[in-house]
Amino acid sequence: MMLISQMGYKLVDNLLTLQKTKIMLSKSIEKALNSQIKIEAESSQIYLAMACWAEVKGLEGIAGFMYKQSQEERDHMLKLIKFVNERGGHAQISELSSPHVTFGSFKEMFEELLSHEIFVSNSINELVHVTLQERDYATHNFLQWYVAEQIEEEAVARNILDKINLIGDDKGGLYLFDRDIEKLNVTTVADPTAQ
Ligand code: OFO
Repeated sequence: MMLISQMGYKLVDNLLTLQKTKIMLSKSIEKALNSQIKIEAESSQIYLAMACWAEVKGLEGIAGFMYKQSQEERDHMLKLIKFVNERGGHAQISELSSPHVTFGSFKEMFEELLSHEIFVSNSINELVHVTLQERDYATHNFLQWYVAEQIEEEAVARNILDKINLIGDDKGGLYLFDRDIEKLNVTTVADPTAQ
């Protein structure tokens, strides 16, 4: 006959198993989130390489902006890692592809930045689509922050490119842009704090 204490343990065990099966990520969502972790890590490296190139070219404002972006991308990666691990998955830390380390011009560098952000937005959208297909509303909800973040980052990249196009080959204009880039403030309708 089962003792009362044994019954208690069994009940707790069953509850834990039930809770785990309810919150666990499916294998396909876990795999998709792990791919996104790699993309965020690569984004951080891409911005770090851009920061270094700008720094050795003497444009400290642009370098500072890129170092900050690199750190933000690392934070995006960490946020995903924590989420995967907390939901019963296992975040994978994988090998990264090498970023470009030199650029033909600042315009080329910012063009690359914009096309990379568009690539990341498409990847997030695909991920959101998978969560809906699998009816994983918790992950779907979690990813909304990334959707809004991408809208903002694409807007910043477009804004910078517009300014760089206006400057053209004018060295004085680039000097002033470098001085002011840290103050660049782009608000989008997706930003919940925007008026
Ligand atoms: Fe991770 O926000 Fe852009 O790439």
